[in-house]
Amino acid sequence: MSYDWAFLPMQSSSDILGDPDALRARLAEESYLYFPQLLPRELLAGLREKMLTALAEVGWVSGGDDLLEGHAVIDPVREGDEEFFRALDRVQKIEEFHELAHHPILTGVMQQVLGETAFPHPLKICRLVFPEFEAISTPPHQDYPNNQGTENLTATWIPVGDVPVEIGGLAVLRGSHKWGLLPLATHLGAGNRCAVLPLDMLEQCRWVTTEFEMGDVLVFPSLAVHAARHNLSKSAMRISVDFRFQLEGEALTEGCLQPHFGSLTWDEVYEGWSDDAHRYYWRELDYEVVPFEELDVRRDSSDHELIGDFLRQEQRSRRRRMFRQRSGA
Ligand SMILES: O=C(O)CCC(=O)C(=O)O
Repeated sequence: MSYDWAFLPMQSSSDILGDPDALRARLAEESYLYFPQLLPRELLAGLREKMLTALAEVGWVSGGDDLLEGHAVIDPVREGDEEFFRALDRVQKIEEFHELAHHPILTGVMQQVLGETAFPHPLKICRLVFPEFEAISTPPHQDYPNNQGTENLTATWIPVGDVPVEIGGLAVLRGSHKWGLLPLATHLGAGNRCAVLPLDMLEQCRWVTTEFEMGDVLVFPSLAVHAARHNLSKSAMRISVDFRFQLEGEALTEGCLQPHFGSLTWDEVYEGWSDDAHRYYWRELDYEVVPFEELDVRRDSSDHELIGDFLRQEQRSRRRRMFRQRSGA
């Protein structure tokens, strides 16, 4: 029995794979498409091992027999901190991490969702989320403000490991993309900005989430409000990747053509790769590079409505989980 009633369960869209009209209609209505076990689990398991090996090499997680558990052994690190780059740079060099975005199953689905010329941005993002550091849990936000270019930009979020509720998977505010671009406020979590959600939106839209498993793929448009739930595990890191897709002929900004955080050059990323097929692949594609616009950001995010609502739901489910653990249920 689930005690997480404040979040509704995500609906699987596996049944409409192969029907582009149905996929697009559902995305336009619900703000997300969830495909359980779309990608081969062994492929993700291989990537998990490589990513965790990189994290063990910099002393973030325990190695040896425990490696695949992803047990964090240092104090939490925030994206953008100096220490963060020691790990990020290693992960960014992993060929299989970038190759996953080009996996024919994934690109095939994104072609159904967006159109034949759908391609993943060169910018590939990994999230390395420490337990017990709630201040940096990814807040409710839209992807558009940090990417810009075309609003048709569509994200895929892929857990690299099972992500049960307590490790903090993604939640999507169903129907939220229909509300258009929302105001921004500052935040410590990934992306450093959150969306300011109007109260009537929170009354009308519901958060949806699920117990993600390795092999699952979540798809959502650039205006969909989404957030990560807290990683409340005792020691397990949550590892996931984000690849954003768009159609050829549409606009993007320069940052989407660069490695994440720009701390490495592409030549550095490519050192030691075994296959050249996807090096600089975007140079052959057609798109328009447009300037990145500085958007207004509220400095004080303490008084806005939305985070409050998301966090209240988090606290309620946390209390229920603690109750369940105490009562042995
Ligand atoms: O995995 C996360 O915590 C954040 C993913 C996300 O929402 C994003 O990259 O836009």
